Formats: sequence, C-alpha cells, structure tokens
Amino acid sequence: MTSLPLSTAYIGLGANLGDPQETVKAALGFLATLRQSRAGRFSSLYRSAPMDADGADYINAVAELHTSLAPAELLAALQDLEQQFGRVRSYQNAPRTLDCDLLLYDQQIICTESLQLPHPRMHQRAFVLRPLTEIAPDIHIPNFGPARALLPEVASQTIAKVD
Ligand code: PH2
Ligand code: MG
Ligand code: MG
Repeated sequence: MTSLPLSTAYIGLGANLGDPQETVKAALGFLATLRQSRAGRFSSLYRSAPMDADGADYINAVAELHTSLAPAELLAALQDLEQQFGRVRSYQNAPRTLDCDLLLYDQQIICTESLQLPHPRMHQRAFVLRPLTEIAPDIHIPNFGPARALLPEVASQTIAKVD
C-alpha cells in the first residue's frame, strides 16, 4: 500500500458550555482517531475569560495532527466533531460546547469563503498562542513570523494553565 506524505495541521479547541474540561479532553481523544491522520503533540489545557464573547470561562487547547486529509476535508471533519458534541450555532461567538478551529496547515495561505489560513485572529489571542507555542515553540505563522515573537503582544490577556 502506498501512503501519501502527511501534512502537519494545528487545531485550536475551545469550550465554555457544559463541562468544558471533559469536552476538550474527549475531543482530543477523537482527533487522535481521525481517519488518514496521526496525532502529534497535544498542549495542556488553559483557562481564560471569553474574549469578544460572553458566558463562562473557556477551556482551550491546541492539537498537532499529521494528516493526508486536504485542508477542506479536515475542516469538514472538525465541523462534524463540533456537531457530535452538540454544538448549536445561535449567534456569532455564542457560548459553545465545542469549537474546533483549523489554525495552520503546513505553511499554507488559503483565503476562501469557508476557510482562511492561517486562522485570521490566531495571532491576537493568548488562548491560541500560549498552547501553540507550548507544543511547537519554533512554529511560524504565515504573514506574521514566529508565533513566539507575538507572545509579548498578548501578555496582558489573563490565561492560566489548568493542572
Ligand atoms: N473563542 C471565540 C471567542 N472568544 N475566548 C476565549 N477565551 N477562548 C475561545 O476559544 C474563544 C473566545 C470564538 O471562537
Ligand atoms: Mg474559534
Ligand atoms: Mg470556530
């Protein structure tokens, strides 16, 4: 059997409804079983106040996935996962049982109606940059450079590692 070369994707997970810690852990477990994919590193869980949103504190994490799924296929699989966790889309940034954002796919830049890569707000968010740089300290964000260099700009956003 021939196997396709794997791309590396980074996925941001977030939840602030139900039992967010259990949800994010369970979602990480599901990602590890995704077809045509192999799990890489998973970050710690982080807690932060909702940013530009309302509701309870969020639990966030970032997962690395090696995959032969194309970006659009991976996005569809992540949306399926959100559905499995009972996500209801009521209004923009409404509290959610599970949000799965495709942050990076190799160093690809994609701008379509359904998918923007890199994720358009990831460079401004401590709840993405902190877990991302925990598992990929040297990662570059296309158009923005090393993710680590952006950490000082988000240092005022309160975020705590969950133990
Ligand atoms: N996601 C949002 C909006 N605001 N705030 C935190 N702390 N964590 C999130 O995952 C988050 C948010 C939209 O997806
Ligand atoms: Mg999101
Ligand atoms: Mg989302």
